[in-house]
Amino acid sequence: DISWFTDSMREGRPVAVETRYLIQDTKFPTTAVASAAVTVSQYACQRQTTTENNNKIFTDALEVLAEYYEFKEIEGPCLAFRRATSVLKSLPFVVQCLRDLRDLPCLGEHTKAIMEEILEYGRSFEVEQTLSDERYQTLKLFTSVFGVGPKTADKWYRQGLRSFSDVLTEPGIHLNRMQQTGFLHYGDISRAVSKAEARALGSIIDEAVRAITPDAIIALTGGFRRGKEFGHDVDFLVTTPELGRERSLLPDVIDELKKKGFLLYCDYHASTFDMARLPSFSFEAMDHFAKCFLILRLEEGKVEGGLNSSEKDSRGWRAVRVDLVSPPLDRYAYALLGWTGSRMFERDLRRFARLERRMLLDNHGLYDKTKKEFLAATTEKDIFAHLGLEYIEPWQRNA
Ligand code: DCT
Ligand code: MG
Repeated sequence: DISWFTDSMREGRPVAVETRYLIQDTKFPTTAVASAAVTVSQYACQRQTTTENNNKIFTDALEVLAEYYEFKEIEGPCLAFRRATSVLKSLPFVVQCLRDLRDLPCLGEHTKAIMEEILEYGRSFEVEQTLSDERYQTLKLFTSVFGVGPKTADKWYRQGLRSFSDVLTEPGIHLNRMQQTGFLHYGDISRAVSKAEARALGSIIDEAVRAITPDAIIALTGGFRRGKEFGHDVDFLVTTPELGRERSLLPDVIDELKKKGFLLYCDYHASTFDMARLPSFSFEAMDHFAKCFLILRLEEGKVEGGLNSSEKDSRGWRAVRVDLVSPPLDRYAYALLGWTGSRMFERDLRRFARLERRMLLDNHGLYDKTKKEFLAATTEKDIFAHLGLEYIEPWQRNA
């Protein structure tokens, strides 16, 4: 009986979106709901989101509010604005009036009010107020430093600090090694990394890893795998077919990079991965694979078309953030899916698995709670198939 559904749609009452999708999922005869059928899923992993954003004017505004609440550590509205932003990024059309939003999931009253303002005046008062908010501005500035998270930024703010020179001249402040490096290379690291620079780094990593083990497997992940033109860092997965060898691979690669003069900073985390301890999924936490957060020196000559640097810069090189992750080969597909992102896409894959399939997904694997077993996968397609999801290409995961 789907009359409750059509009635709700007619009356404009909100219908629980989970339920709406059950209708599409569970092979109901769809004719009865065809005209009311919701075509945009509430789950980012059921939407195709390329890098072409037709609604940037709205998403830029909503992202400011999401970040404002993130800095305030108020999770509900932060997530609500991020979900709304993600839905708008997936739309193949420009939103031109509120009516265009009628059947879309994840758009709350607050979001719609902001969008209405923008539709009418081209700007939102609340967003402009937020942008000029002193606390927002200061936390935005401080968190732009590598190694400074919202907690540290807020602590500095509450100590009355407002600028980098305030922080650097405050005698009571002890910067850790990561933060010292963050300030040292601030100009370079806060400047976007271009696709050409990512490619050049790919060759450097490839060469370093192959010098250690010629049969290594290297994959570009993160935003550049999703087809982005620019990123804040470059992410790679690095592994070998020899199970167990991946645990000691990164220290060797790091040594090689150091020997070749590329290494400016290295924060290495050894593997704590233990299949026997899974599933102990804490979903927002970092995965257990060996990984390192690096800053590498990239020479101008290695980059086709030159560095993405300011015109005055005559050093002939720049510093770039690079992440390397080294999963065992039998976890490769899960690690690749997890590290390809986007963060919203990953979040919704996990939420979809949990709520719609009684499965637990993270960067290590997929656990079926009904069958009480882990599901093997050698490719990302295997994982989508396990989840009963249509395959979404990496460049369609920019949710
Ligand atoms: N990721 C993860 N676990 C972490 C960090 C990241 O699973 N501890 C995933 C989520 C996204 C992906 O890896 C890449 O992370 P980022 O580099 O932060 O994001 P990005 O999409 O590559 O964006 P950017 O272009 O800004 O680097
Ligand atoms: Mg990245």
